[in-house]
Amino acid sequence: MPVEINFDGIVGPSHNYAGLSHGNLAATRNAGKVSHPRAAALQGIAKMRANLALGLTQGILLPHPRPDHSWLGRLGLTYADAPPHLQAQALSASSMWAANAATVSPAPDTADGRCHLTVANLVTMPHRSHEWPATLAQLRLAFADPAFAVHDAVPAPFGDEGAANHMRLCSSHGEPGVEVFVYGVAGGPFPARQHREASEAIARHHGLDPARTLFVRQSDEAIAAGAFHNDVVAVANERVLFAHEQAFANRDAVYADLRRLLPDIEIVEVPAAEVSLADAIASYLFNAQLVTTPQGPTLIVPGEARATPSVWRWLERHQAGNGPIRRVEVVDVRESMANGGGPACLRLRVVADPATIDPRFLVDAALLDRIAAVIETHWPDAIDPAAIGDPALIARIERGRLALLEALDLSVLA
Ligand code: SUG
Repeated sequence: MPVEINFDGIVGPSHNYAGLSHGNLAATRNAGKVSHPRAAALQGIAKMRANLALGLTQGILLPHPRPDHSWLGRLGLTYADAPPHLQAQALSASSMWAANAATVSPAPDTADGRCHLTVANLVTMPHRSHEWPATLAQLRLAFADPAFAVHDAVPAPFGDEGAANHMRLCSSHGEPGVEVFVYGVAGGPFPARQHREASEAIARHHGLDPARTLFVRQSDEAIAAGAFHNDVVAVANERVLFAHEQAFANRDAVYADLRRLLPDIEIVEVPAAEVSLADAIASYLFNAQLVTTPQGPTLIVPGEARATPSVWRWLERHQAGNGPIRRVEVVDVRESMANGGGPACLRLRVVADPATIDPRFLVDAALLDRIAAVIETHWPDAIDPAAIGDPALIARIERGRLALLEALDLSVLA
């Protein structure tokens, strides 16, 4: 039976605040601060436990080898020789944000009836541009079954940031859907990281029906306000689209197309007059996991949403008014949030029969306990970005990841 599976990126032992993402306001604001990789990874584990408690099927993606010696080698460098900004880029733990790992089109949407995945090239940000080979290796392992087709990255210079700029609306997960690709053109001082050409290439590779595929322009003002991905201002699940009024450039046309293609859609729009773009982006209200549970559509928001008065007021009013979102769950992912990654950034959604997935990438509570034990033992308590040249720290980071791979019987990824 196909179900929606959330694959969360396990926060790697090198998680740090280097301020590498221009246009990501949280990451820039926290540049140079001391990070807490162990706490960050345990917050991610706690989020997965909460998802299991909601009855969801949970998967994982593994931290990448860091520093990325092979990338540095292609630059003619070793880690010890590299200048600090390249050390930081080689050490980045950003693959934890699994929403940027790939774009996924479930089987009911594709011409050949397979579930298609295209690994994201992430070419816009140097520290993320070297993620795709290690992501691709994991996708090829996890989704080796003939039920899946895993595609190479779209070539540069067409920027692709994966599922963070892709939404799927459908009557229920197993039914054919409408796939919405959101691209950026301009963003004031900030780069538009998803290019329309990349999204169109993905739709072709996945064999999507052009009549049920939309290419939607993100509003320039959203990017300029710090929404460096669409999933910072909109999220969809089954029949519900939850979006900020200023998320899309041509909002009326987008809603009209969606209503034509999916007449039973429920569009929940948050007006700017009630929650400003600035509050939406600072709180990550829309970087929530909107999931189907027996109690109805549930929104999993970061603690920062509860701490933002306009946002929490809106959520309380929506629930009291019997809106489509029936429940709100709050999770603490503040270490990830400080780098601009909320609950939705941390997960990649795949609709598939769990029996077709390599079981090493699926977790239950007992396996999460084992993973947590490895993290407790091996992940550094703190990283000061000024100290990333320390060979002892690097040795600890590398040992920690290998210990995790071993515990999961995934040393083949070493
Ligand atoms: O690509 N932050 C990530 C956050 C990604 C969030 N993902 C989604 N919205 N789906 C990024 O900007 C900061 C790393 C640093 O500065 O050290 C960073 O890469």
